[in-house]
Amino acid sequence: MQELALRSELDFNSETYKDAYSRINAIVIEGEQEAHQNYIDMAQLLPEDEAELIRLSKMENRHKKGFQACGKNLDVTPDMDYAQQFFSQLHNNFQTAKAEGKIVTCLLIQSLIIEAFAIAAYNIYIPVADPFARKITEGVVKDEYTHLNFGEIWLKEHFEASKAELEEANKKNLPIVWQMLNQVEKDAEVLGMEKEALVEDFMISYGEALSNIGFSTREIMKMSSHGLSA
Ligand code: Y39
Ligand code: FE
Ligand code: FE
Ligand code: FE
Repeated sequence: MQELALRSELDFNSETYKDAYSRINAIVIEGEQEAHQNYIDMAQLLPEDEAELIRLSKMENRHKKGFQACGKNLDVTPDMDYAQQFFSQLHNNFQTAKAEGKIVTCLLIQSLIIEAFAIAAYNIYIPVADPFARKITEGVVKDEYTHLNFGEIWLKEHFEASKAELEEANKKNLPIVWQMLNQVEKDAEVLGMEKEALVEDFMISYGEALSNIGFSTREIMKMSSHGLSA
């Protein structure tokens, strides 16, 4: 009931809303841009899957354009410097893994962690979005499940050989996600998105992905606990 009362108070044209939107919208645009490039990079590391990965990279580029339109529609200028900073740690870790030819780490960062983050953010955003952004986000989130699924299937097929690298990459990158969630908490709340709901949705998607890949419940619990103190 309180949720409903809060939601009805959202004023998409208020300065408070637009100020928070200038950062969240930028984060999403930058995320889509980086995801676009990450799938192109992974296509180089996985020539067998090149056509599929290029198809996914093009979807990310369309997502970016959709979210740019959402910002314009609210007359908001996205703060792209803020967003680059927001993604810099995951970005650097992806770049390092790519340079070392560590495709398993690249897949964990982009196709599991970032996709699960996107799915959580978009699912929680849809019910509180302005009507224009809601329509766009509903289309986008369907694609993000396809992206997560690509990572799941590849890692499931290479599970035994990937397991140790996945555990290491999880330990290194999951704490960064908690920091990112903490950083975005206040702005998300202005948009009607609760951090608790974001964390819950993220852990459901990420945990389900780890399960589908082949990790046991015990292993998933252990991996999920990493970085909780961040
Ligand atoms: O695969 C993708 O399309 C992912 C790039 C997009 C990431 C979106 C990250 C959203 C975080 C927003 C946090 C708002 C509460
Ligand atoms: Fe996307
Ligand atoms: Fe995606
Ligand atoms: Fe709250």
